[in-house]
Amino acid sequence: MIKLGGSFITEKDRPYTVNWEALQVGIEQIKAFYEKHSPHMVIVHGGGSFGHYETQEVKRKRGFIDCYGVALIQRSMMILSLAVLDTMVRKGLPSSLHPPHSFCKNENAYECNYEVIVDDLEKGLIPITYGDSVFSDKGKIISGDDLSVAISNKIGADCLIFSSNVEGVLDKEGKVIKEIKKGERISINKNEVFDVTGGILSKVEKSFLSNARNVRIVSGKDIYRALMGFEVGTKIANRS
Ligand code: IP8
Repeated sequence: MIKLGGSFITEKDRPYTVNWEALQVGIEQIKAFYEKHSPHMVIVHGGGSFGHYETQEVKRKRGFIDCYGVALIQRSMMILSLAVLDTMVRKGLPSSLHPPHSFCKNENAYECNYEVIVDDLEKGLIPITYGDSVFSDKGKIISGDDLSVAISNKIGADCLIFSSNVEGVLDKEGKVIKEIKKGERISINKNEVFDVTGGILSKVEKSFLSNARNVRIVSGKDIYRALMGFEVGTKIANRS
């Protein structure tokens, strides 16, 4: 289970801008792992300067996420997801795209219907999904981190790798925290531009809910090494 962080695949401070170079780097590593080790993987990607920016704009202009706001956010995420799908398929990876608004009724990722994703995975496809907007009683944001954790448990993933534009979870001095144990208090370096779904601390907290053996928060440049079980980025000690 690999999460391509929005901070990695988009230019977070330039609205609606894909970081094509980073996307290539991330997907090259996914391809290397796919070819050398295992074709069984699911990709989730984040919103970055598409979904997070659009959500901010919708809230600023409309006050809350109404139906039209949901449509705007869904559209922005579909554009980004096509960039991910396009890059995967151009590299020869047999990927299928699954918009969460077609299989999640609300923002609770644990209540989504993952049947088609599991089915595609079993058939040899690489399912791709992403953080999205859904309409339940009002417009909501479903987080890509929640989807990643929920899917990792659903498919019994061995690894859950969160990638971002930094080397891992950074402490106040900007140094990578090598391992985080459950309940441990950490003081982090806050360098986030904008994040409507919670940021790094909530990512850490959510990661503990995964049953995967190898849970890490790493730089997008280290996805392959993280999948291989190397000591890169921040290990989430979810089993100790
Ligand atoms: O970047 C949120 O997904 P995330 C996506 O994984 C939207 O938190 C629509 C803001």
